[in-house]
Amino acid sequence: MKNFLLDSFYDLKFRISFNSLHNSKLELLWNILPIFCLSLIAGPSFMLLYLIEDFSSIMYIVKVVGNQWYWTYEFLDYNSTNKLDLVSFDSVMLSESDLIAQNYGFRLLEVNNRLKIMYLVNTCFLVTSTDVLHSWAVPSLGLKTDACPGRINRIAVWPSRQGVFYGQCSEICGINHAYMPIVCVVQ
Ligand SMILES: [Cu+2]
Repeated sequence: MKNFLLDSFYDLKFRISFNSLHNSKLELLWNILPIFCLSLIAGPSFMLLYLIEDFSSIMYIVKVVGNQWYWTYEFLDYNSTNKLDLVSFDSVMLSESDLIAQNYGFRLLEVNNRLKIMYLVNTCFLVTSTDVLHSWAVPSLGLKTDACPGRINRIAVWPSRQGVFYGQCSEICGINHAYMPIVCVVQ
């Protein structure tokens, strides 16, 4: 009697474990299904990645230079005599007293000179630095690239919405790393 019970128990245990450990169809399914899902996502993602790296139809170029601890922007623009001229300006963070005085702007995000770029114009940013590593990042525009001294990185954007876009330096660059924000106006 005792042996019979024990035997049936082992028999049952074996059958359960055999069925739950060796289900080839199920294993095949849970391997093939994720591969299929990932391939579905990968196709459009690769297309998008190649499209945002398209520098063949650039219409406007802005040079971005990182400094300890502010940004400098340079681009070509027509001056009052209708001739192309190099425009260069520094974009420095506004202090709290400045914000109170002008009665608007986000703390630690507002700058004295905002960078203006054009709506629906394919714009290229050439990003570099004069001193240490910085990173020019405006996440809401899909922009982020390192500013390295001695080399020029490039990144392109086709702004599909108008507005004010905020960003910050994204590479620890020194004591005032948190105080060199980026303001990009698309108009
Ligand atoms: Cu920085």
